[in-house]
Amino acid sequence: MFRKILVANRGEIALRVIRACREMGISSVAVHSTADADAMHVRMADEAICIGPPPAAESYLSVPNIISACEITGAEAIHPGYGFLSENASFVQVVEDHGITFIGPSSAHIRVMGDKIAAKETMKALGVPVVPGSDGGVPDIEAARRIGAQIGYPVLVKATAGGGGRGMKVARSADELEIAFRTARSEAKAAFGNDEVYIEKYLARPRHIEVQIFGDGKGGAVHLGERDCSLQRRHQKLFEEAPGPTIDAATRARIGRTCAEAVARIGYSGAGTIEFLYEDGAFFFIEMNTRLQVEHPVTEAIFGVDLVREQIRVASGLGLSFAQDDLVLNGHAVEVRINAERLPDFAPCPGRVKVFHAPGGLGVRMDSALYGGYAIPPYYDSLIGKLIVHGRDRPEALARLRRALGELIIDGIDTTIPLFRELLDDPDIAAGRYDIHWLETWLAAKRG
Ligand code: MV4
Repeated sequence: MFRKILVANRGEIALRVIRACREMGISSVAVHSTADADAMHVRMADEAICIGPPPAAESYLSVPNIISACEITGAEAIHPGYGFLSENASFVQVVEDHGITFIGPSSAHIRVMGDKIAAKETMKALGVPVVPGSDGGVPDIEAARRIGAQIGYPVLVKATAGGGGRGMKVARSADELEIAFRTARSEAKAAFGNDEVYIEKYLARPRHIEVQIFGDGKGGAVHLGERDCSLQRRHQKLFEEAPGPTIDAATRARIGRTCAEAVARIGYSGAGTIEFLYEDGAFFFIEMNTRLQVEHPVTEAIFGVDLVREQIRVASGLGLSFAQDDLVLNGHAVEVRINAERLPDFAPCPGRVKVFHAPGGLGVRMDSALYGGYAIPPYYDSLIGKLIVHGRDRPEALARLRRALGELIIDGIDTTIPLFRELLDDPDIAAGRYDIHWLETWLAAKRG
């Protein structure tokens, strides 16, 4: 096992990793920008080292600075958290070349899954159901027309280098194809420096269901069921739950096994998420994330496992502490993301937190790096905490969420907390009746 791990991240996820290290008897190293000298992760880690000025490009995203921090402190492994360098294959290559262990999959697996066409082809070949569409990139409008005629409208033109919904354009009919194709191309070129696009059948009202998988680093893999992350605004998830309210045990076992077998066959190591659009009882693969996700705690709650501990075990060569048959799904969990944002427009709203009081009690987990008196710097993303609740069933989890939100106090800044109080009063949310467009429609209706 490692003696010392460097945590290449900040905020609540840095605390999450430091906590796992401490429980495993592993020493932790925090890295921080000059803007984060007073941050909680710096205080909580065993050691801390400054890696640069406030802009992330010169600190949390600086490969040489992070490698140097590892060498100076003698850390043997790097946990990247999520975001920042967590899915940067070139970074992982450099880490590997320096004889440092990256706590995550190989650079080769990260690279394949970062290319949306290669990821889809790989998954399709492994027997994972994909959205009908072009085989690979679509070179010109003539080819696009042939595919549109073949799969039928509406279609969606997507950027190969995309993700997060950028460079996506719908064509509702053949008339709209040329403009969609050209716009997607030029947006992709501008955003990613790569104008390759592919085409898929457009699914009008799907849910976003993602399956948590884990490769053991020895050729085996397990799944830990799914999460429903359909409640999003502009591709930012706000409310996630596990299990999916519309997924039954047989469906879970079937898609879970398909995903676990697929990643086992490519020798995938570590945590991963296979994302699907789910419509009319069918799953369609869209993307794979090769990192631990923000919403991993809902899966931890219902299976009673520590996913970061398992990541560290697998990276050290110990393998997983459980087998598929040991995993028993227990109850229901919900996470809400607390962002430092002003409603109704979700404008980022950094500033000084005057009072912070976290809720507690049975089935309540608050992952946050806030403390009273902390000044949230304006340089990073607006996630300041995650409230996760667990109950014996979905109604109990939602009642507990309402109760916990009542206890949570964050004074001094605006947050997304009031939104969740309102959301819990909605009959569609109570019934689990929502798709990927529900939240934006609800927000639009609320504003009148
Ligand atoms: C789609 C789709 C409908 N049909 N693909 C958005 C970001 C990227 N991860 C994939 N996305 C979508 N792909 C087909 N063929 C609708 C979306 C989409 C979406 C997906 C998941 C969660 C929220 C979403 C919001 C708008 C569009």
